[in-house]
This record gives sequence, structure tokens and C-alpha cells, in this order.
Amino acid sequence: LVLLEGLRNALDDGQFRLVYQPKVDLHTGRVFGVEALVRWDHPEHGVIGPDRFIPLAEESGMIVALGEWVLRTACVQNRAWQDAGLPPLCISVNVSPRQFEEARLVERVQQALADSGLAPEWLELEVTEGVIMRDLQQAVAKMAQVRAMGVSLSIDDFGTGYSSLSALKSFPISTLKIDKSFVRDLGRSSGDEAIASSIIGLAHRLRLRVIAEGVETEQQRSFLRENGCDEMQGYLFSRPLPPAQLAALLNAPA
Ligand code: G
Ligand code: G
Ligand code: MN
Ligand code: NA
Repeated sequence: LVLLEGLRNALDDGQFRLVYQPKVDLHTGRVFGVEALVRWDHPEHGVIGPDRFIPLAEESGMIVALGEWVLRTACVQNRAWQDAGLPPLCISVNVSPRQFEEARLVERVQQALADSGLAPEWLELEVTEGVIMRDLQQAVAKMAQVRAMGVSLSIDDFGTGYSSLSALKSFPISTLKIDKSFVRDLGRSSGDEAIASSIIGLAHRLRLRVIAEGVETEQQRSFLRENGCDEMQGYLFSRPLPPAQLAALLNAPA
């Protein structure tokens, strides 16, 4: 309750900021993108993670304004990196179900691109299976509008929701993101290994790319690479970083 009240003012007070976690091509080792992740610098409680306030923001409807801030900030940042001469990156922004369903989402994305000067090919939206479960036909139509703009879509936390496999084939997405709960025990759990390799196979049969999140160990990376996973994200390569540190990492000689 205390957090919810603070949430209303936090946006105006500039208490939110974004950190960026690199996404790495498993074959070339190259950083091709980053995921934007929001943090709340609370004046009394210190740094608060999104797991604690995104659900509150969803329930209260605040997610629309917060989500728009995240989207606009991420686009402006990505354009600034490009202008500074960094190799171009695709920036991924998480969009929660209520935000995705909002009538003006497409318009807001278009406006964020126009105002920042970022080309649409450098933006991706990550949506969860929750988006799809609520109203499949409407979700597919909305996704098609996003794709028509030239913005990419991926399914986040794949395998943890209840979207049917038959629905998956109708989504205009480019990437499946294997949830970190299936990555954690790679090398230790044959069940998780079966799930991870099945998702990789499924993605490829559907002509999608596949990324694993939460990669923390060399063993997990080896398993993923040997099983044909395309991309990875996780502490093994880098934690989510503030903008200056991300730029420094990418500018560092290999
Ligand atoms: O950032 P962390 O590292 O703690 O993320 C925790 C959860 O919060 C993840 O599921 C992530 O998708 C979600 N999250 C992080 N940033 C955002 C955001 O800007 N918008 C939405 N909707 N979810 C976010
Ligand atoms: O949006 P999504 O649920 O995919 O958000 C990614 C979440 O995973 C964020 O909370 C991010 O901080 C977290 N994360 C990123 N890399 C790792 C990792 O290597 N290990 C763990 N445990 N969490 C990670
Ligand atoms: Mn995500
Ligand atoms: Na996830």
C-alpha cells in the first residue's frame, strides 16, 4: 500500500531509471541487443526491483504511464548510442498484458520512434504468454500491427504460461525466450534439458530464433550452444548495466 502511493509520484519525480542487459549471439559471441529493465530508486527504501512494483502498476493502471516512459526512454537511449557511434543494437522493452491491450499502444510505439528518431528495426517488444491468453484473436491482430510498423516481437518467459502450441504458429513473432527456470538446472536436470532442447527445436521448426535467459554458468552456455540455441542473456556475460557502463563494455577492445 505504501509502495502504491509512492508509485503515483515516482514517475513525476524521476525516481525510475533503466538498466540494460546485453544479449549475445551464441555462435559469434557478439552483443547484438540489450533488454531494458526498469529500476525504482525509492527515496526511503532504496532500489526496488520490478517484481515488487510492476504488479502494483498493472493493478492500478499506472502501468500505462510507466510503460510509456520506459518505451520512450529506451528509444531515446538507443538512438543516443547510435549517434555516439556504438555498433547498432536492438533494444528490447517488456510490455505487460494491460499495457499491450491498451487501445493506443500502437500509436504510442509509433510516437516513441518518431520522437526519438530511432528506426523501427532497432526496437523489439517482449510480451508474455499472459498477453495472448486473454483474447487470442485480438492479441494476434495487435501483434500484426506492431510487426507492420517494422518493430519485432518476442515471447518472454516461454514455457511458463499456458498458451497453446497451436496458437504459437499464428503469432507474428521473431523470437522465443526460454524462461530462466528451465536454464538454471541445465547440466543437472535431464527434465529441464529435455524442455530446453524441445523449445529450441520447436522454435526452429517454426522458423523462429530462440534465446535463453538467466545463463549463469559455462556449463549452461555449452549445453545451449551444443543444442543449437541462437542467443543468450545472463550474468555469465553481464548483469543489467546503467547506460554509461553498457557503452563502456561495448567500446572495450575485445
Ligand atoms: O529486472 P528484473 O531484473 O528484476 O526483472 C524482473 C521482472 O520485471 C521481469 O519479469 C521483467 O520482465 C519485468 N520487468 C522489468 N522491467 C520491466 C518493464 O519496464 N516493464 C514491464 N512490464 N516489466 C518489466
Ligand atoms: O523480462 P524477464 O522476465 O525476462 O526479465 C529478466 C529477469 O531475469 C530480470 O529480472 C533480470 O534481472 C533477470 N536475470 C538476468 N540475468 C540473470 C541471470 O543470469 N540469473 C538470474 N537468476 N536472473 C537473471
Ligand atoms: Mn523480458
Ligand atoms: Na523472462
